[in-house]
Amino acid sequence: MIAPRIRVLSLATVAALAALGLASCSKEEPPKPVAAPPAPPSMEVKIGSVAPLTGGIAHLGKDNENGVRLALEEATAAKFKIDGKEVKFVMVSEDDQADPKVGTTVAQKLVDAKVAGVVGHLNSGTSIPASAIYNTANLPMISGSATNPQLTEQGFKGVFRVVGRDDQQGPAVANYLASNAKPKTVAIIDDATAYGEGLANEVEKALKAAKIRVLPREKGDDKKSDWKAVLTKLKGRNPDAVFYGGMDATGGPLLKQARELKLKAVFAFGDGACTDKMKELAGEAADGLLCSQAGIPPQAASKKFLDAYKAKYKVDPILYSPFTYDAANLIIEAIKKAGSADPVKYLPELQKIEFSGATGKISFDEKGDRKDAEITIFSMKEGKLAPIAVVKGGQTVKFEDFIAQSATPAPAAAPAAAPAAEAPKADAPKADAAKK
Ligand code: ABU
Repeated sequence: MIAPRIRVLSLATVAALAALGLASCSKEEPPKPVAAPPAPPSMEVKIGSVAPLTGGIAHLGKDNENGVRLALEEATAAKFKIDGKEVKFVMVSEDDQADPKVGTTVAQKLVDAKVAGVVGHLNSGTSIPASAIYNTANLPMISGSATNPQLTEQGFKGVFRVVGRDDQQGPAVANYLASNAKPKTVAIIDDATAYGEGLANEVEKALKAAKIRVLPREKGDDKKSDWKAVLTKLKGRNPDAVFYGGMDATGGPLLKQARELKLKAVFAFGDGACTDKMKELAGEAADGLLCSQAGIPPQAASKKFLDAYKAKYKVDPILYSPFTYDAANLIIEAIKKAGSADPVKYLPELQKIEFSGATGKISFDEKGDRKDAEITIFSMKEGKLAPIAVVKGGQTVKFEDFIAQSATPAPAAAPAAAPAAEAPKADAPKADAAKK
């Protein structure tokens, strides 16, 4: 009968000892939290984005900024490394108010903030003076929208654009107007900016070359909302067509007031006023507008870009965000290739880059202009811009044909593509873009 007692005592002893042990353990050595693994080493690379974020064309500036932000966030999520450190891209955004003076002030701010590259500016009038500041600081800039030729005619090695130039856009829209509307007399108005006046000059040259009479130039400015005096004067001269060099914020009221004054002329605008915003600004008067953009239409950008943009911002791109997205990705790609975010080290990579972006294949000529840039011609139907034709390398093709050609798979015997890691592959342009 000894054995059960021993067992009882043993169990009691074990229980007491265990209680003591636990008590002493919990007093002297609290359970340690599991240590988080150390964060991988990282480095921050700042990229400037600059556009008008306030004022009449803030909607276009924010669209441009959205493209840059999306590219930087995607690149950060991809966690690529330089010298073993994960690169975190940070956007430093500045508002240049579409004002050349403010443009140079914020350009210097971006230089002082030590950004590694700049996407911007939106306007030619800000891009041109700001480019001198970036050039002095050896800081590459890529505009996703500035079209005045002078930007890339200054001999600055780090200045690029990913859209066409106004000496391509002007003849394209003028020739389309001449051969389709067949005007005998055209009036030209501009907003006295580097862009508006420069594009109007290119249109005038092309119209005169086509033996079309051009009335003496009418001027406004980039804040003008009352065009009645100019339009009343034009009504007396009865032009068959009117071309306006300026942005949508001023072009919308111009068109609306022209129809209120019963001007029957065909209206044609350049890219700054070739947006769906025209419906909101001009209402029914926008129907029949002919206009051009200095690239492919936003809805023809890659599906990957369009889906990501819509998912993030809950709206569709307005005009040049696919191009600022590409501009940011070009800087990122050049940094990757150089293995350095030092502008002096990655600039040579940018100069010779061959990149498949959301807007198609991109490479630069020796001036920094996009090789083989497209110009698209649109007409406004029931409040929506419909792409009609694409002008590329002097050839005009119907928009549907351009989309069909772009979507054609490469022949089997085509040279091998660069490795995916080296050259991100763009989706084919959206096949349904032609239907819009
Ligand atoms: N290209 C249209 C608007 C931007 C610019 O001033 O060039």
